[in-house]
Amino acid sequence: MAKYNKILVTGGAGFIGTNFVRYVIKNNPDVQIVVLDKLTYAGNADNLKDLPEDRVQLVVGDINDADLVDQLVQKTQAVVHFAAESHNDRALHDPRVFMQTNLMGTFTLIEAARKYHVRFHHVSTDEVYGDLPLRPTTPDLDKFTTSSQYKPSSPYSATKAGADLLVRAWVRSFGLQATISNTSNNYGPYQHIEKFIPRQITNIMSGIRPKLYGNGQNVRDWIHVLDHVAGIWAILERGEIGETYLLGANEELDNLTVLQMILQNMGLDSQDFDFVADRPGHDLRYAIDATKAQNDLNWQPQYTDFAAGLQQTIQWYQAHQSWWQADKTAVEANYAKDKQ
Ligand code: NAD
Ligand code: TDX
Repeated sequence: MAKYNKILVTGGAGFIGTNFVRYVIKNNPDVQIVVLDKLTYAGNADNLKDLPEDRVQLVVGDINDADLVDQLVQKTQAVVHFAAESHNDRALHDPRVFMQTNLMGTFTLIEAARKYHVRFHHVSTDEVYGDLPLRPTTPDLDKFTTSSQYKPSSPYSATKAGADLLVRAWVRSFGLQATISNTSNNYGPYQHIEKFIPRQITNIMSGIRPKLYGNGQNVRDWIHVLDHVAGIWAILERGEIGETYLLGANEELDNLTVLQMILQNMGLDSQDFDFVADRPGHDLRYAIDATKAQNDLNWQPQYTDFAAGLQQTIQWYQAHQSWWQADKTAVEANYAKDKQ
């Protein structure tokens, strides 16, 4: 039996939210889920349409709609909050919607959760800690831990950091029954094609040369999305109220290496890509120390072979061309506005 049987999932039609809903429905026959999703460019109702209607209900709406949020939170036992504007490049051009959704939307949700004493899990990112040097000089700069300082460097990560701090304050001041997870870069099925790995896979499939920002030396710590959602479920089931958990899979790779793995996998030469202008303020390196989550939650990443996970991801985009094809031209046109 799951600890919570009625769960409200915000952003459940996006990349990680979809994987979470599908994972929970598959593994917990006694759980019913209501998804609250605005279906922005990043949300897709089709991601959920094959799931049983008596167990998954999609409510199309905004987390900023306090009346709707109040109604839905009142009827649930737990909220898992994924909804966000999630793309760094977009935040550099139009930060306002990030302020509205990531900060004000989170505020609206935690106000309802405290009113109805509902369990709340806030999904966040390792980017709230800023970046690490490419080559660590001291052990405390080696990886992020739960005691790392909040030092966001981008508009996106600043809004996520602000949301984390709101949740922490609501726990302390109002006794909100909340937990937080900060996770590294996810990859896997259903990720929007504006993001690095699916952008390059779908570029290659569309006859467009992959694009690498700057010198390609920036490091990301990759975790398969199914390991991430299993970690969130473990927090809901076994996490301690007020705690923060860092989820990562020890898979630090620089962007050039990841791109060349994709190129090789898809039968192209390792030089078949273009270096393009760097992202302003581009964070150098992220790396997660997930020891606490592993010890306290009895959670371990299962997708420990990145090459195999990447290959499955490539195969997923190859098998689901109709899922992304219609967005490709607009995504690339958006990028072309200021860089290639
Ligand atoms: P995504 O952009 O793929 O999906 C976001 C979802 O939220 C979409 O379905 C969208 O329609 C919905 N949404 C946006 N604004 C909304 C609003 N105002 N009201 C209701 N719904 C709204 O994002 P993702 O990659 O799945 O990320 C999910 C969460 O995980 C985010 O909070 C993100 O910060 C966090 N996170 C992501 C990663 C990653 O690598 N993708 C890593 C760590 C943490
Ligand atoms: O075309 C590209 N070329 C490129 O070199 C794109 C889109 C990205 N990059 C680089 C920038 C980053 O160093 O690849 C790396 C990954 O980029 P993104 O996929 O945009 O992810 P990132 O900015 O690292 O943030 C992601 O992980 C943390 C998610 O988008 C966030 O939502 C999450 O919080």
